[in-house]
Amino acid sequence: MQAVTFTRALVGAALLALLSCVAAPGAVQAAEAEEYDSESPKWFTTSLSFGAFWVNDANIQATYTDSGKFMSKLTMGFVPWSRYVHTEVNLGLGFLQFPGKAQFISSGAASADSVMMTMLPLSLDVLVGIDIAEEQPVVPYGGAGLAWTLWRENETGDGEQWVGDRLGWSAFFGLGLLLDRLEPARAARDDAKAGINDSYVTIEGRYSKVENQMRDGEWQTDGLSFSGWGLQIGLKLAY
Ligand SMILES: [Ca+2]
Ligand SMILES: [Ca+2]
Repeated sequence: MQAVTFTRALVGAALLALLSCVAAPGAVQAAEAEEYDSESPKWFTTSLSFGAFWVNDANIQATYTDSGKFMSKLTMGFVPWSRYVHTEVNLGLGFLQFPGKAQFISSGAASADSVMMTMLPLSLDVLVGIDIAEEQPVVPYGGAGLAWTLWRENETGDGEQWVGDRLGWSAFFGLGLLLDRLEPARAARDDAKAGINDSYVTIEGRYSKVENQMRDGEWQTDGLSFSGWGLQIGLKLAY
C-alpha cells in the first residue's frame, strides 16, 4: 500500500513537472484535478518555534520582572482534513526558564540564593486555517484549546523547590507563510521523495488564561496565575 502510494506520488510529480513545462496556462486549469491527486497524503504537522511569553501575574512580575520571557515550543499535529479549510489537532509543549530575585514568590521569604522559575506550558488545540488555493502563499489560521502549565520554582544551591500546575485555556491566531513558493521545484521533490507537502514560516500570537488548580477536590484560582500573552515565530512542516 505504502509502495503503491509512493509510486503514485512519484508518477504524479513527474506528470506535474511535465505538465507545467508544456501546458498553456488555460490547460493548467483542466489539469487541476490531476494536481490534487499528485500531492502526497497529508496527515501530520511538526513545528518548532521560538518567541516570548509575558506572564500577567503581579507576584511573578515582581520577583522575575515583567519583561517577556524566552520560550521554545514544539508542536505535533494530526491533520483530519485539509482541503480549502485546513484543520489540525495539535499537542504543544513549551519550555521557559528564567532567574529571579532572591525572594520566593511562593512564601515571600528572603533567600540568600537566587531563585529560578521553570514553566512547561502544555496545550491541546484545534486549529482551523483558510487554505483555498493550491499552494496558497499565506495561510491565516486560528484556534483554541486546553492549556495546562506545570511550574517549578527552585532555589539554586540547596535545591529547595516548589512545584505545581495550573489548568485553563488558550486562543491563538497566526499566519503561515509558504516556503514552497520560493523553491517550487525543490518543494515538489521533497513531496515526491519524503512526502513533505508544505513548509511554512509561522508567526503566531496567543493568549492563555491558566489559573485553575485542583485543591482538596475543588477548583481554585488562589495563588499564582500563569496567564499571559505569547508571540512565537516558527518553522512548520506538513507531511
Ligand atoms: Ca505527504
Ligand atoms: Ca506544497
